Amino acid sequence: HMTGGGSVLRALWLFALLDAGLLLDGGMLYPRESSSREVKELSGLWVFRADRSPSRKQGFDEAWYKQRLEETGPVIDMPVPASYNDITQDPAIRDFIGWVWYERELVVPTHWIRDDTIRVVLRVGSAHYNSIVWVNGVSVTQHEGGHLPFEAEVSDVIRKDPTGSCRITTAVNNTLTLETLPPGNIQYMNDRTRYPDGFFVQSIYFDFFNYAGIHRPVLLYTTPKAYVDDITVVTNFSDNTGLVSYIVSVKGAVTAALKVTLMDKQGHCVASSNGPFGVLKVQDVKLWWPYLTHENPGYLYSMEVRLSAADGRTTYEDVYTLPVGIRTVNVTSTQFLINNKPFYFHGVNKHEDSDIRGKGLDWPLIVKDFNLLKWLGANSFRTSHYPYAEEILQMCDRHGIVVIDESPAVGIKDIRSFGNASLSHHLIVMEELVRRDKNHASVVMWSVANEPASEMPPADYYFKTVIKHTKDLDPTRPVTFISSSNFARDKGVPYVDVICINNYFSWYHDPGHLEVILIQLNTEYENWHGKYKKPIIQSEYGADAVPGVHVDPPVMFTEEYQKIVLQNYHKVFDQKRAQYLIGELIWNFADFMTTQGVTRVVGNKKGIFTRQRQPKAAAFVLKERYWRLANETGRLPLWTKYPCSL
Ligand code: GCB
Repeated sequence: HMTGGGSVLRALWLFALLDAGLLLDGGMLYPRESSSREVKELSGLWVFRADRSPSRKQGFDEAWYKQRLEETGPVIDMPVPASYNDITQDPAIRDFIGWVWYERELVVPTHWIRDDTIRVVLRVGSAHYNSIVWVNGVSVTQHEGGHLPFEAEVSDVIRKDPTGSCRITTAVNNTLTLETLPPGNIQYMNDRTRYPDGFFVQSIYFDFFNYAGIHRPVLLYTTPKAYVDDITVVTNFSDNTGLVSYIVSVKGAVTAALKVTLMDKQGHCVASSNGPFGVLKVQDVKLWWPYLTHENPGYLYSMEVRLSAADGRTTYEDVYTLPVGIRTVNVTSTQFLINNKPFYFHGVNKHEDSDIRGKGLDWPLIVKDFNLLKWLGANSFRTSHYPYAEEILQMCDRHGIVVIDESPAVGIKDIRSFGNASLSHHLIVMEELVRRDKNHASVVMWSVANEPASEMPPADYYFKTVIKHTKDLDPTRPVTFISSSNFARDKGVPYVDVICINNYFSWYHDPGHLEVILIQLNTEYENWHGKYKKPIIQSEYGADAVPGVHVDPPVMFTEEYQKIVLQNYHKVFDQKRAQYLIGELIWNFADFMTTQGVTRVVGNKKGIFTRQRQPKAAAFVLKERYWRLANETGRLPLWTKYPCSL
């Protein structure tokens, strides 16, 4: 526990660290409307054209961005946000690899053009994988990597046209290389006796469909010329006093006055401060608690940052309000502590995946999934295998769903993906991720990668570097990477704070032999904990079940088999959670699409819900267990409120 003075020092130290060795410049605050900021969402129908030329470069050769896309050739309607793959009846679009082009025209409000004290910013929530954006034919930004936002100031470009008409063209390429995250590799098949002219395939080393397109909202937003560029908060508490250390970075003004006000849910001011950094002290603090651990989980304060600045011409006022949950996270050799109380993860792994939309953000789906999580009694999930939409993390903050936030580094299997180019890109991605998600109370741990080939010699230096960089970026959260069962050889594990292991006993190993689970899982845990003395999360386990298929005694792919796999794992969990097991995350929340292959029946069927979010038999097993665990570990008399038969 810190005193107020101690925490000012700690905050300054943290922020000094945060600034050291940064590769990225500037913040990435979620765009929010305020008295000084406007947001114009561009969701809806866009114009679309896939570049089907053999080189995939026709669009660049003919400069499609210089004119309206429909003047370049045939175009189709395309919804944004959505993956483009499952929207049409054309298999060539579903399986397309290369550049696709999107376009949207709009007219911006006149005062955005006339008032040059306003900044206009174009922001893309995410586009997979590589994107180039033009406004009225002028290139404004380029970004590598899906799942994370990027933006560009476009004030000057749009002001060149006094009518305010604005044509946004975006080219997006889903090609993966050995140096992208996730990695992939294009292979050309040149045997003309077996493959048609120009035939190529993209190999990927991960188990989900490589959906592509503009996956999250695109928007235009404004700020004043002098504006709040970034905010970082770190929270703590001592007895009944909450401590919110903050730092605000300002752009567009040499000097600015800052007023920071923290408000409770009723809008009452509970603390305030002046200046770009400080510590807000909250008497009788309401801490942020996970779902099912407290009668009022997910409590959020609102931190209003108000900037005033002036130059020779005019004065500027900018207002940005950030939701803030006050909580701490700590790890011991056997426990995960939230607010100094042991927390047991009983949750799921998810995907951003659904019919028709693919990986496109969809509010009905998001809200349905949260209702299912709550029905299940899940208190947490891992964002397997890439960062999820900010809108989802905001829901987690509000509902108290705890998040392990994962980078898109899945399938690092080829030795060539451990080189310098891959490593530098990985460091940038970790910065983009931490920069975007650092202020979410729900995010309690960073996961830098999933099941890399960490037995390879370069993995030691590679993961040491990525994990150290992540800890430098954020010294307040534990860091992990997700291991497959490779305990003797796993090179990254010495550097992690929590050991996360995936395994599929009686599925990929000893298929059909449910009786091996107890002994194999027990051996696995004893090995890992014995060697590293760190807490363990079972970060994946499960079995495929094709819904509606029943055989008893159970055989693989039936609902019965999936149930027994889970129940056998649970027996071992119940022994080990008394010791050092700190969580269990089922693989997977719902069925999801994959590339076609002989082990996949229209996608991965390890969901406890179908892709349409209907429960399989295993969902009821898990629901009963999770509510029981909540009653045991959550320190709440829930059974009176939420009987298991709910
Ligand atoms: C894993 C992967 C996950 C797969 C899963 C499976 O270990 O992390 O992406 O989908 O196994 O079902 O094979």
